[in-house]
Amino acid sequence: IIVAVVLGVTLRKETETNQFQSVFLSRCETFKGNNCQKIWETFQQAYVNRDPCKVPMEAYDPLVTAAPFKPTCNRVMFWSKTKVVVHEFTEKTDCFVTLEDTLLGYVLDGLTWCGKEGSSETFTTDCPVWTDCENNTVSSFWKRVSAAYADIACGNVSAMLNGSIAVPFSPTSIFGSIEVKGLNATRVNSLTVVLVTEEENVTNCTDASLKVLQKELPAGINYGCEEVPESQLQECGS
Ligand code: 2NF
Repeated sequence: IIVAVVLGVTLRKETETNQFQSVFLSRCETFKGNNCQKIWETFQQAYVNRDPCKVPMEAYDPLVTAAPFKPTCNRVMFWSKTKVVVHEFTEKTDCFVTLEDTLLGYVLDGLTWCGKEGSSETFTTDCPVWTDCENNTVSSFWKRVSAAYADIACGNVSAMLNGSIAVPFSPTSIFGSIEVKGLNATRVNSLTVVLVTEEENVTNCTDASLKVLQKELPAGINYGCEEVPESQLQECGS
C-alpha cells in the first residue's frame, strides 16, 4: 500500500509538470526555428523551487534573452480591457500583432503555473492569483514580457481600448504602467488609440482618462485616437 501511495503521488506530480510542459512545448513548436526545450528550461528556472509569491519580474529576464522579441514596426497592437475583441480582430487580419501573437505570449496565454519551495515541479492548481501578492509567478511574467514587447515596438503603434466602460485608460493597468511607459521615443513615432465602441458606448475620444494617457506618453511620441464601432473593426487602419 505504501509503495502504491508513493508511486501514485509521484505519478500525479509528474503528470502536473508533464501536462504543463507538453502544452508549453507543443505551443512553442508552432513557431518555427526555436529551441523549445531550451526555452522551457529557461522558463522553469524563473519560478521552480521558489515561493510563488516571491517571483519578481526580473526572474524572467533570462527567458526574454532566450526567446527574444523581434523589433516590429507599425504593427504592434497593445490592448487593455479588450482581450476578446482584440484577438478576434488580429486573428482575422494580418495588420496587427498583439503580445499573444508572439512566441512567449502565445505559449503562456490563458495558463496558470507556479512552483513551490523545496520542489522541482510545476504546479497548475492552487497557485496564487493576481491579487494575492505583488510578486506573483504569473503576473510577473506578464509584466516582464509586456515590458519587452513595448521595448521592441517601433514606428506607429496602436492600442485597443474599451469604449464601453467608464474609464478606458487606467494608469495602473499593465498597458498604462508598463507598456506606455516603456515605449522608446527614439523608435516610436506615434500611439493611436482604437477606442472600440458599441451601440451604448459610454466614452469617446474626448474622455478624461485619455487626456491622462496623453500626459503619460514619453515626450516626443505623437498621440491619436479613433472611435471604431465593434462591427466595423476590419482592415488595417480602420
Ligand atoms: O494574459 C495576458 N495575455 C496578458 C495579461 C496581462 C497583460 C497580457 N497583458 C499585456 C497585453 F499585451 C496587453 O497589451 O498587457 C496589456 C493588457 O494588460 P492590462 O492590465 O492593461 O489589461 P487588462 O484587460 O486589465 O488585463 C489583462 C489581463 O491581465 C490580468 C487579467 O487576467 C486580465 O484579463 N490582469 C491584469 N491586471 C490585473 C489585476 N490588477 C489582472 N488580473 C487581476 N488583477
